[in-house]
Amino acid sequence: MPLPKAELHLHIEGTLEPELAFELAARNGVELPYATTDALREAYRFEDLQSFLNLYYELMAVLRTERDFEDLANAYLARAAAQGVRHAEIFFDPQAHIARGVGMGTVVEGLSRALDRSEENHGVSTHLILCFLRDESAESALATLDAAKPYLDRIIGVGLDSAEVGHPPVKFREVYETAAALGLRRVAHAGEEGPPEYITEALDILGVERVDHGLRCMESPDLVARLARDRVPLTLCPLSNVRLRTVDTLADHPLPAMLEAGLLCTVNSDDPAYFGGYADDNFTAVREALGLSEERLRELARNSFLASFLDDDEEKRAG
Ligand code: ES4
Ligand code: ZN
Repeated sequence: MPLPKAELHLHIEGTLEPELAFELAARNGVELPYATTDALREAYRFEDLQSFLNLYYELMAVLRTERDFEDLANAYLARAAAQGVRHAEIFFDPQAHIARGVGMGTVVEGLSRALDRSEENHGVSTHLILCFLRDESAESALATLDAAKPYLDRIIGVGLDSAEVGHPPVKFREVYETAAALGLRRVAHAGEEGPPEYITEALDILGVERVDHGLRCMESPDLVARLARDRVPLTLCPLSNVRLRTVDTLADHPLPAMLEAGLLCTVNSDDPAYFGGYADDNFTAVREALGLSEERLRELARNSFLASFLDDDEEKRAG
């Protein structure tokens, strides 16, 4: 039996499996530039974050209707439940859909159809986190936040994703101030490909409560000491790091050193359809490649609930 866990770093668009992509393409009359699911899978060899993002945005073309988003989320929730996930805080990228003429309402209402029945259907509680694309402008992010206003009862917080280098957190200072004033929780990707300074900026300027990835904190002993002292959760994604070549091999992953340093680490799947594994696949992979003890694995599972946006009572029920 997989350990009960919370998933805190999961892009719903990154759960689009090739089979569902082809099914939705047929349903919506969208042509994909791949003949078969195998041909598509062949394209899943990435050089870096950008080469992945190119395919990730390209495949989104098949997501058009509320039902598409509902089917996508239901497929993820079924897989997550089978891997021991009891609670999921799910990222979505509205700007990538709005740019294709698919509105905020279609995305949020579609996802909500699956999420609203998730506890009943899958035994998984959920939150939604709206992510801004950091390679788009701050003005576009502000307009997106504005478009989300009718749906804020369904959205717990905001995040920041897409191409990191050259798009430091400070670019989104005003966006995050506005989000905070609306009562939204704040997280951001930082230190995946970007330098440790981006992690510090995300904390000091954006006021994030959690850092997504945060891997490159290990280059700054002062930053590691701060993150450990303040118990700032990091949402690590080991299989993602290998596929995007942030680490050479899983055996080189700094997770054991990060735990030794007292960091509040969690293990997550990021874009599981693209990176070769869902939540428990990541747990199994680090156990096998890094020789983590059962005690450490239980700590990681416990951390996932501690680092979640569940309140204490909900946390106990879920974990
Ligand atoms: C992402 Cl792995 C990763 N990093 C940054 N942005 C993303 N969006 C989807 N997956
Ligand atoms: Zn991510």
